Amino acid sequence: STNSHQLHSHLLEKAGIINKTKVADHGKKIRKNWAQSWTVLHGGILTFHKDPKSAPTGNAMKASQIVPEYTVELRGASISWASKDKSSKKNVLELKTRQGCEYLMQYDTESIISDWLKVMHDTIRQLEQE
Ligand code: I3S
Repeated sequence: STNSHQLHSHLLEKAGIINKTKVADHGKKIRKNWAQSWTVLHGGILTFHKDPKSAPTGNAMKASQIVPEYTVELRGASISWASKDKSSKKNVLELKTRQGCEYLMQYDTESIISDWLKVMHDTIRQLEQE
């Protein structure tokens, strides 16, 4: 809406493809399921979309790329590099929400994932100042 656009017009926006897995749901550890995700930051909300590879080919595949899988409220969240024990993969970020949900975000190209760290860190700080 116009209202939410005005409220969030100062917040940063970003979108791209990364690898992600959820690792905890409201404080409960869950099994990893790494998958590629079209990932969108808008209005202080991060949305991970479903992996297009998990869908059939053709038009259904294109449509599935824009099906949201997880929406993450960044207000009160924290983002940092994940410690080595969290994953054997390189360039892994750990995102923890206020509600105790945890996600890992990863990409082999370090600059891609460093950009996500910066934009999410800056967004979380901006939300703290409201
Ligand atoms: O932290 P874990 O349990 O070692 O995570 C690995 C598993 O999820 C594994 O699948 P299985 O549930 O079939 O064991 C995945 O294939 C690995 O990718 C996970 O570890 P990494 O280090 O890639 O995050």
